Amino acid sequence: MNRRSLLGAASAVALSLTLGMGAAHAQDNDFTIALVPGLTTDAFYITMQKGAQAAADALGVELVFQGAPDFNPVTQVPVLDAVIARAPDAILIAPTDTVQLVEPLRKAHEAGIPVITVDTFIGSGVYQTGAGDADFPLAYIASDNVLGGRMAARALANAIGGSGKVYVSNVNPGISTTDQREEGFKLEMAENFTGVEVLETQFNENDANNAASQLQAVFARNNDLKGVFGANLFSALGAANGVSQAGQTGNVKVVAFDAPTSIVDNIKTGLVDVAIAQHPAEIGYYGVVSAYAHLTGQSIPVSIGTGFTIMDKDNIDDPEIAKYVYSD
Ligand code: T6T
Repeated sequence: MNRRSLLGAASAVALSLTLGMGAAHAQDNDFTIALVPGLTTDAFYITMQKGAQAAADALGVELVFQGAPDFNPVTQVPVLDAVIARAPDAILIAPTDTVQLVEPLRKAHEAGIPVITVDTFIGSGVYQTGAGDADFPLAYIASDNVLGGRMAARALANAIGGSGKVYVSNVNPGISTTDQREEGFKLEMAENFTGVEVLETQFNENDANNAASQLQAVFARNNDLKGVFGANLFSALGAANGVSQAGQTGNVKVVAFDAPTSIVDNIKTGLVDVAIAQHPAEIGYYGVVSAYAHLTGQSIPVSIGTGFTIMDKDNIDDPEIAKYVYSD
């Protein structure tokens, strides 16, 4: 046999082994994993879905993405009930309320469906300790949101020169992620930036239009307002629009949590000073990998923390930074 036919024979064996393994793998591990996002039309969760799909493709499992059109337990619970009725092998979910999703998720747990929470948590977010009534999820995979809030405070304090009035534009109380961002923001200001006065938080119900009107109302009451922290994508976009509508671009500094494509323009025009991008694709990827590991008999970490990328006008054109802008 000459060298070329030897190589050909070797690659044919390798190919048949690969195909054979693939077929056995598909038969043995024919899993369906459901991902229930906070809402379906948010670039954060769309990016999470892409990461989850990449892991599902790599592992040969089916991913079902099913969610509600808004971030609200009233609309998320019926979607969750429908998902449980389909009896997937595992559920990954971003619960929209720390309390209101406990009993609906317990139904999945009691039906023998493993639950992993991604992005947000139920109860205290500390699972598998035997304490409390909401520690049944197997794992929590997310950003460190207290740290993210602290990072936002540092960025905003620096942008306003260390003193002056700011406030937090937030979604609703009872959401683990945005509650923790506000907590971290206030802790950091109180501990390290005592010249900054944090005004009362404005809750916008995840509606950017509300966030924009609230910015203008706060500015009308405080014409020395120096800055705003938008604690999630819609809060930040709305607050930034409010600053622009009030004709205060550059005077009222904006620090945004999350990084949809529109944030890039807002950074370039100077409307937004800093955006703190989460890594939602990582959250989705490790969510599916964790569910798969559990379903195939491996033990899994009870908590996985994913990273952040800080974006500003000096680095936003760098492809290594821009790759963390969310997909829409
Ligand atoms: O900030 C993300 C997510 O982390 C949060 O839990 C809800 O809002 C977003 O989806 C952005 O809209």
